[in-house]
Amino acid sequence: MALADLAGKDRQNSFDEHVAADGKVEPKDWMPAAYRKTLVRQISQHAHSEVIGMQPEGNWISRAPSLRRKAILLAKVQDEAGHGLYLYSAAETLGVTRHEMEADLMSGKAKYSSIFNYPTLTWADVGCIGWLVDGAAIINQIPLCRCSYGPYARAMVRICKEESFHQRQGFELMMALAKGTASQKAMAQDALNRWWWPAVMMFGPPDGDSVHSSQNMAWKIKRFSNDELRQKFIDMTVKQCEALGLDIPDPDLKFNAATGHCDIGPIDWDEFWAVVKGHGPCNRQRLEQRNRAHDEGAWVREAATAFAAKERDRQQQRAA
Ligand code: BYC
Repeated sequence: MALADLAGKDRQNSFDEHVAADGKVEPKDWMPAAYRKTLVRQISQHAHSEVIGMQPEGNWISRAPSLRRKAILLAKVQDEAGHGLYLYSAAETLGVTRHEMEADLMSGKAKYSSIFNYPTLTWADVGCIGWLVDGAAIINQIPLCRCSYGPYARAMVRICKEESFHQRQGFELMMALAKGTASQKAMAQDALNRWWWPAVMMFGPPDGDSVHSSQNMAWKIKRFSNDELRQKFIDMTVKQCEALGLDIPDPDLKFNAATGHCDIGPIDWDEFWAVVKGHGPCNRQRLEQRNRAHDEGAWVREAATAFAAKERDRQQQRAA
């Protein structure tokens, strides 16, 4: 029997059993209100991160050091716009409109990833975003391909494929700098020094402070905890750093033979929460830029609406 045909407690139990058995939930299925709400929250935040995430890298498109690098960066930034669109579409299947989500982003009510509130000061920052930020995103997002909500899981499959290209181009860029002249290597090291800790924080608060984790893991929206994914990222990146010949800016970083993982020094959670609450180095600039881009795009929306109205009229005339 379909979930929608069941009543009250039976419906809730069937939903729980369906999700526990790795079944997918689709837009027209019955779902608990809190499941819908947390998905709208997470998917819209994710979409906003992709859209705001275009700014730090977009800042370097006109200053890329070669035609090849410029073409790669342009393609990457356009991919991020596409990711935002797939994710807004996935969130819309839950009953929220894109207009509502955009309004919440532009007013500062909605969250987006903390990482995009840091500045891109040099060309090496573009490499660090691809290598570290997209690298962290892949680790976080591969499990989301198995998320219990079908439209989100399916959007993530394509996004992860593109993120994989993004990570590789970032690593390749960092390799070119790290194996280049002394000043290029110094630029790469300086960027790593500034991006390492924000990238480690991207995975969210420690498990003990993560308010949504336990319920969202039970609902199979999240498959791993914030700390589990963070550790995976650290272990993977330490090895990549060795290949680059760069140093992670953490004097406490060491391999722990007992656990088989790398231990790190303390994370500055005060900095993380300050950035999340709007007080990072670029929060204001990011929102101002998003609002400006929205205003400057008004003529495109007006033209598209006028064209759609004309098409509707033409179709009605043809049908009459
Ligand atoms: N930044 O209970 P928790 C990209 C908030 S884009 C800001 O652990 P949850 C890319 C959290 O929202 C990458 N806020 O939450 C694009 C919650 O506040 P609310 C974006 C954060 O949901 C362009 C509170 O802290 N990826 O890849 O269980 C170029 C408590 O947290 C952050 C995604 O969005 C943060 N870092 O876990 C390059 C992935 N962390 O909502 C790359 C999808 C936590 O109660 N999202 N908060 O007000 C997720 O996987 C999860 O939502 C998170 C957080 C792991 C981020």
